[in-house]
Amino acid sequence: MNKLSWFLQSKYGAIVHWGLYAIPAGFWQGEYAPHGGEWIMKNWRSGIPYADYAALADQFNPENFDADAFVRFLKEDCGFRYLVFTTKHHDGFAMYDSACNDYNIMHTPYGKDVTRALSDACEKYGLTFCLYYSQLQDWADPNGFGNTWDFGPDQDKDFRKYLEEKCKPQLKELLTEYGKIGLIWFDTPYEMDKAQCQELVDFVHQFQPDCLINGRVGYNLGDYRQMGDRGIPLCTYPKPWEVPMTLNDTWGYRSDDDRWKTPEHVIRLLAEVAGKGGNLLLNIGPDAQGALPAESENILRTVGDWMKKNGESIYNTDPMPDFPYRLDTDFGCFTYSRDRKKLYMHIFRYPTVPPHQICVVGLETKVGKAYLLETGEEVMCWQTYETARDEHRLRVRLPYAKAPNALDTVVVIELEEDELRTQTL
Ligand code: H79
Repeated sequence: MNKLSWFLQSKYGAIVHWGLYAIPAGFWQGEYAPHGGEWIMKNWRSGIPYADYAALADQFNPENFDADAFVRFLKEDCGFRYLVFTTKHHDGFAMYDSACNDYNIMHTPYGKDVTRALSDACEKYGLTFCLYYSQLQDWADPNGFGNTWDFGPDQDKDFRKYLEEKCKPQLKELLTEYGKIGLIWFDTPYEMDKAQCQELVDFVHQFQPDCLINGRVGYNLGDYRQMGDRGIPLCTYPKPWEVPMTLNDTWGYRSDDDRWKTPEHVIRLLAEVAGKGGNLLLNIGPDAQGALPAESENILRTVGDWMKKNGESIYNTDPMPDFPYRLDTDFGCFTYSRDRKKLYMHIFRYPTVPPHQICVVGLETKVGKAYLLETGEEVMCWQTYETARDEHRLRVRLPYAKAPNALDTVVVIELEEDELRTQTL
């Protein structure tokens, strides 16, 4: 089996941003920090001195954090297929028991290895466990990049020393002591040269040959393309890709960020991203106690409920060829089953006006019957050829005046040919 198979079939992953930054939660000494969250150390005024930020470790004590319940929620209730955990973000603080560097979670009042607890729970519930690791930026290390206020300009730093003394030894710990790792999520390679990036790829594979590496290892040398943060391509992108997406406007927890996306927004993103051939990697930012903001939990649960009934139209789908144009409605989008037998029509904007019809232009493949995914109820559909413009049209007429599922009503359209042919005009 291709080592990318699990990734391509997953479609929905969670990235968890959790670290010391959850304590200040966007405010330092009572003062609002623009772009706080996980960036607060760098973005508060001209930078929080390392000694002051590191003192947060003395307060870190999420006593009631229950990794088992957390992972069970992500897997059973939300429908995620993999979990990416921030083992070390740019602030340099390791959220695991690192023998080679003391700036880690064991030296807090909490004193327990959450990375181990999460990886154990993932194994138990069947979620693929993955690591986020900031490979260049490290604001706690004199030779890591980014902290110019304590350690001077980046160009004067000895990055080789950082690679050999922190980055690689920590990666080795993570790759040898936490079981099988699905993928490593690097971020911001910036000034690294191509040889250094390749060196990290080879280093990872030395310990776990099947571990995938995201494109942000640098120069797109990874196993799949990482779109920019929150970046969705306009058209289908046929090679493997993933987009990291926030649920509000920040990654790490910030107490005042209430710009939550609605559940339907997330479901629509999931369908759109799956239709374009990618995975949606949705962010979760627990607070300093390890609890999810109530809004986050509610949204994830609603999306999860929808996935329980409609997951077939998301998981294990293939990229959908683009249609040449859309006719009278921006009804939604399509996903395409991997066995090539079905199209899933995701209806976001339901035609409430009679005849409750949606018309799709440019599908040449002969279709068979159509039905509502949630109930199996048959839906009338037929194909026509318009001589005036040499256009193939598919008309779908819905049985109700009101959307059966207001979040996204999925209609399954069975295909009678193996090849999906779309018209180019
Ligand atoms: O982990 C999340 C971000 O912290 C990380 N990638 C995601 C997954 C990331 N690292 N660097 N960047 C994103 C790009 C940084 C852009 C910046 Fe800014 C613009 C840094 C300061 C201004 C946006 C606003 C990010 C922080 C504040």
